[in-house]
Amino acid sequence: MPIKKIRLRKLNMELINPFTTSFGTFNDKQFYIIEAEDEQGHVGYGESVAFTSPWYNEETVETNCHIIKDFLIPALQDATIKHPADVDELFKPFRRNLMAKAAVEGAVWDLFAKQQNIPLATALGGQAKTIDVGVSIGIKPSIDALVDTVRKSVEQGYKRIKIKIKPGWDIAPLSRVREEFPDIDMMADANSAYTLDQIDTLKQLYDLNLTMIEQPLAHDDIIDHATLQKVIQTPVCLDESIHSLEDTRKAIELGSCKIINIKIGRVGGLTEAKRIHDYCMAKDIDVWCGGMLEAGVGRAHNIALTTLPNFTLPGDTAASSLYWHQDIISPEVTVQNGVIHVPSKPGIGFDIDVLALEKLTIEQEEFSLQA
Ligand code: OSB
Ligand code: MG
Repeated sequence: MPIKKIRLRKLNMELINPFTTSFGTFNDKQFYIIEAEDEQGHVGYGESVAFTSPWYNEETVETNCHIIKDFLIPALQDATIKHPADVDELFKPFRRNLMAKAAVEGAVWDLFAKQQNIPLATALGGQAKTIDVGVSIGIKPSIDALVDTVRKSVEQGYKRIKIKIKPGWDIAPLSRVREEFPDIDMMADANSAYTLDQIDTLKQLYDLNLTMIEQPLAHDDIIDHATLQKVIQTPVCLDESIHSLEDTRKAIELGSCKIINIKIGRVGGLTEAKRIHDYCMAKDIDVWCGGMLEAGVGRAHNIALTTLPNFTLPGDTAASSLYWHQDIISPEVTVQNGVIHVPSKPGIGFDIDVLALEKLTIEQEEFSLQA
């Protein structure tokens, strides 16, 4: 699958509402869009999910730029790519930098599907025509503000409500939400804010009937999570700790979690994401697709991945309009009754809103891959 050139665009997009997690607040997002173009004029799009600060993991927008320009594109210039999985293999000598790799590999997956004239979901082996989605609600200034946001999300039909927690913002806000909404599918995400010293707080979550607690302990831990899962009845879901199929195997063998959140960027791309999905399916471990406050291209990739059969739990890929004044795809992602209809057009299935893309681009650079 010959690739003629790669274009890197840096974008800046303002979030409609600030989003607060246990590690910090996001007001806007800078990220790279990768375009992979062939001789026929097909263009595949990828989006890097790293943030400007290394809070969630070690990568940043700037490290993405360095790794993509100085290592990943030169590797592509020297290689012959027959299938997107070859890109995954080609990038293996470079340690980590999984979000940088995923952005480039994602553009090649979209290009591949467009060359084959099939939806990306189909190229990945996905069959679902609709996917169920939930929403992730950040830490709010007051419990009343949280309850208001949950109410709006429930009215909009989201299938599952995820609430960000941290020490001091956990049992009280969650209990209030549970009182107001006794029957909703509710879970909490701690983004690594606790240690085993706070096991008593984590045990109390059981009474709140949570579907799961996401990444309560350290970002690089699977041992303490196994200790925790032995003594709490709430299922533990791992996010930050899982970077690969190997991490997944070890976490499942140790009993560190009962559920895995798969994020394409965190695991280095769609090829590895699918491997993790397949392994979890064989082991009877449910998975769902996490979010990283993506713009439309990243959102479209998440939707395609979620069509695989073991994505049995609602993901975080909510409607574009919850995040952005204007998204970079057309139509933008919409959610009806907690469901997204998977697009049937080739590749990511959404057109790029070229005017929006140009308007939001703050830097761009082009690299040719063939003489
Ligand atoms: O842990 O899933 C997370 C946002 C930024 C960084 C990490 C996470 C999140 C979310 C929001 O929970 C997911 C989304 O709505 O895109
Ligand atoms: Mg998370």
